[in-house]
Amino acid sequence: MVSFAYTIAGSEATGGAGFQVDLKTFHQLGVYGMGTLTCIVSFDPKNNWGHRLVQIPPQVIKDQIEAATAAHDLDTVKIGMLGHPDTIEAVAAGLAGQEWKNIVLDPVLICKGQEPGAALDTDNLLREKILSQATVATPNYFEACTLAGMEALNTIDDLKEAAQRISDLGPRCVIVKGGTEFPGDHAIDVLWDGEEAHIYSTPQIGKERVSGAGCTLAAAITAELAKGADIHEAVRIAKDMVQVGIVNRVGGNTPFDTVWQGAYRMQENA
Ligand code: PXL
Repeated sequence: MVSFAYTIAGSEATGGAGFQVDLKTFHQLGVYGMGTLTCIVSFDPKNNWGHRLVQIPPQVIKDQIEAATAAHDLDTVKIGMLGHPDTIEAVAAGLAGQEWKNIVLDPVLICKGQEPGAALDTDNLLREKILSQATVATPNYFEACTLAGMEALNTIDDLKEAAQRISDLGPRCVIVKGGTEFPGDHAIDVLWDGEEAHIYSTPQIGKERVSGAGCTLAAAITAELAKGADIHEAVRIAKDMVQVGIVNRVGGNTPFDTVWQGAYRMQENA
């Protein structure tokens, strides 16, 4: 039986984040990947790899969602970068066309290299229209602070508190990723599953942030949920995949490395 995983996300042309990462991750985990583009990010190598961002017209987003949801019986969707209030409205309208079992929201408020302020005007609408409908959310440190209304996350109890506060805004399950911003030398994620908190801790692999880690995690959770896994199993597999992807990170001419999607390179190196 084929399982379908659907992403609604932005393109990042270097292959290190967004739509490209989602489809690669879906493929690695054996689900049939489908996607709707919301925006196109082109890093600018002449300008310190800053973001050039073009939104897809809202009607074209709605058309893509119409095509995808008519072609296959979908029940699981991942939502990545939306980037503009009009895009959020279009995606919310598209999602409302059917029932969903799993809506996994990676609440992308900022990309590596982007100024925090630039994305914050979409925050309220994202909360109101998309977060409220999501079943799973995967905020990173910065996104968790913003969505939970907390200044900093210094302890594991802070991570739990942030996850619960965000869950109160809609999604039953919230995974707050401490990442390299969280104090200490471990990458600590907290899953609030609607009833209790689960802590995932792995030694940090360097202090540099790696592009694509958040997209890979959310896409892997989406793929596993699409196959019928429960949230705990989905998070466990996703964490493993990100860990392998960071160990085998891909360097380039960019100031940041990107996550390798999949285990094949690790087997080759073994
Ligand atoms: O990693 C967040 C992210 C998501 N989606 C797109 C991006 C980025 C970061 O660059 O470009 C399209």
